[in-house]
Amino acid sequence: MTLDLPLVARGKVREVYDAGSDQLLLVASDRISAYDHVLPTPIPDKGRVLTALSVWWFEQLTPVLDSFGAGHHLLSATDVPAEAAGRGMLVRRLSMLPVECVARGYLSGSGTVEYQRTGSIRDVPLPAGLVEGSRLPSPVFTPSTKAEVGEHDEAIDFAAVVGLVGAARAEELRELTLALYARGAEIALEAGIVLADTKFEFGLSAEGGLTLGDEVLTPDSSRFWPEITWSPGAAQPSYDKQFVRDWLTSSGWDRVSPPPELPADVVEATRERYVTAYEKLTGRPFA
Ligand code: Q0Q
Repeated sequence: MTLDLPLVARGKVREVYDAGSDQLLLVASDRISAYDHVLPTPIPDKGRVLTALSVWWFEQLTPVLDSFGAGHHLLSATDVPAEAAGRGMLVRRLSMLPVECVARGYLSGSGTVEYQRTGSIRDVPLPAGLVEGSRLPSPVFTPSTKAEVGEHDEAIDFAAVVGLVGAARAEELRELTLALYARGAEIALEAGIVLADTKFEFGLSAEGGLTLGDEVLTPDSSRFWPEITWSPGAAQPSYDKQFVRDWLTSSGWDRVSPPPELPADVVEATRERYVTAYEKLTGRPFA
């Protein structure tokens, strides 16, 4: 992507550019990561689908944000440079809060590991007898700190969030995170998709208002599972990444050396999963 704008940040699959006038340009690439590696083979349209999905979720979640007196950072997804057409979001520059606001409706991944060890996720107690993929009695807020590039986020207690942003703001982040997740999970389930968990990022606008930033409820910031295959007791198939994971496993890749190129059929099937997720969630055709 040769954008004539200063690069602010580069993630595994996205970049942030300085668009001037207190605005940023978030650009989603077609890169896909699996097993903590960015794969060499792009998935055509992945960036465009996930951008369109974030834009749609900002629309859907505005009533929830309004009820908290909060806003979101999206300014435009059309007023972007031609090189980023369809995959760029022009957003308000925020003062980002140093907390990854994670909501979990289901037990999975690092959450399961910690639960099996302690019966809780940090300071969040959970009932006995849960297994990988279990639906939780009610969604929980399990914040983490923003890890350095290449590291994993570290789960933190609610008290640590209070230490970072103050008690009132911490409570507001927890309640808003859970409300946004609940609405997202409700909409997703109507489309046959289990929204197992998600990560929101918030910041403060120039006026000091709490503002939802980053991407929202995409398969890169959330675990999407097909509802039809949901069966607690084992790792759940990923809605979007399972074809890639299964092929990488079958390829004999050691998960340490540079990952192999994906075969065309896996690329196409994965592209189709992103398009299908968008069309099922939004009810809109992906142009
Ligand atoms: C901001 N990021 C994330 C990131 C690498 C995204 C900076 N509205 C904002 C946003 C947003 N969104 C950010 N900063 C100020 N105002 C978000 C972590 C990192 C690639 C893409 N970095």
